[in-house]
Amino acid sequence: MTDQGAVARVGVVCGSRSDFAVMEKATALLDSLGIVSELHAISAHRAPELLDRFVTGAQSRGIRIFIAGAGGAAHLAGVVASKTLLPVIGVPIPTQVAGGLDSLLSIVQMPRGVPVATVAIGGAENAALLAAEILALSDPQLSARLQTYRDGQTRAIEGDASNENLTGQSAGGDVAGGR
Ligand code: RP5
Repeated sequence: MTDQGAVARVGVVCGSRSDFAVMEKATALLDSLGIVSELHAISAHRAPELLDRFVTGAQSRGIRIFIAGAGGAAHLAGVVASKTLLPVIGVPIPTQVAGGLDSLLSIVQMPRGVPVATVAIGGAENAALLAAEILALSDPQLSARLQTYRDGQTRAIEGDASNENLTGQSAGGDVAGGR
């Protein structure tokens, strides 16, 4: 997740250490794309002053995007967004009570004026990919690595044994066959 001495570009924060299992999927994917991140457990309601220090000091340390994951009445991403002009991506953490629908609605229904880009419940990997795409706007080498990632997942599907009989067919189907 963090390289000794390397500058972290993505600040990943979550409301509790119990969220780490989900959020570490984001840091692992960022890592695989060569993006250094830092991961913190800082509750917006249990440690508001520490959260303020983390967010307000982040940009000068090199952070360019935040990923914030929380569960239940999940206000963390909105609070982070309220303190910065850097993009904030929210990850709704699955919960026992409502399967994470509570977290999803808390994060996605951010009122007008302060945006949070929300991914699916438990969607930490997509949060990492979205953060990477934003960083890639000004980093052609990262853009190339993202293309390699996309190509790899396409090839994996094309190479799946269930698709063996489709190999070599055009994507549009067999037009001559008069479907
Ligand atoms: C939220 O409450 C956290 O984001 C976590 O998803 C949930 C439960 O936290 P713990 O009780 O496990 O610390 O603030």
